Amino acid sequence: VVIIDAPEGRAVLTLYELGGLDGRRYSQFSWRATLALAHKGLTAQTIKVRVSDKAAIAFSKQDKVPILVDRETVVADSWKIAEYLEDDFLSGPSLFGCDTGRALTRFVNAFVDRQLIPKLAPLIMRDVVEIVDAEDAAHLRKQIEAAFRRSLEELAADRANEITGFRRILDPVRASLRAQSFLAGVSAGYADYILFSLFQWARIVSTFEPLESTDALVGWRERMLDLHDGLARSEPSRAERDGGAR
Ligand SMILES: N[C@@H](CCC(=O)N[C@@H](CS)C(=O)NCC(=O)O)C(=O)O
Repeated sequence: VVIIDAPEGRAVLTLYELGGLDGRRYSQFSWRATLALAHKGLTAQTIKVRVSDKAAIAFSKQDKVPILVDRETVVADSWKIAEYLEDDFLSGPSLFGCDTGRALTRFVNAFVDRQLIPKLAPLIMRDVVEIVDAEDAAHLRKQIEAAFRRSLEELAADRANEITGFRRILDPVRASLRAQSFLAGVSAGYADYILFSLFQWARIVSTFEPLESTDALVGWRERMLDLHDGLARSEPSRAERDGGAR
């Protein structure tokens, strides 16, 4: 548990997220919440739970992280956490910009969750089971193999070719980033955190590179890694942990 300082006049916020081997912060949905907190200028103590340990988060009456606890209020689901931070912490910069921005960001959330994650996640789940303990590895393997009806090894076998489908779906993002630095415009917003969480997860769990080096998204990803004093970059990549370069 890492305790950072308490925001002025408020009780300490607590964020429950996944912890892998050596405390790796590998939950992509939790990165959305972590970056949203930083965007709002808020700090939270984080509690890392194992993905197979449902007893640890039973208090939230559901079985997934992130979970934000603000005194008596328990908020589960990254989108609901973003809305909670936006609506209850009026002092910080906006995550959505306005009501129209919030509505459009909801589209980005669905786009990333329903189009992009299913294209990338199966290709690198084989690597994820190496960075969690044995019980968590068994839990994740069972879950993904049931969902995709193939073994993690089969899912990863042809990933060098299958990644092209993922890259193709990103084309509208590329077009948008030709005109502006971030999905949200001149500065990053929650839409950027949603998409970035997928790349952050990938760099933490795997050395497999989802983007071509010439992709315009590479520059955007670097800008995202730099935000909030390099908050996302401060979590070591899989390549850094393994002692190689990426
Ligand atoms: N819609 C949820 C999804 C959260 C989610 O899938 N979290 C994963 C970790 S990144 C989880 O807790 N999985 C546990 C499990 O499926 O057993 C959100 O946006 O927060």
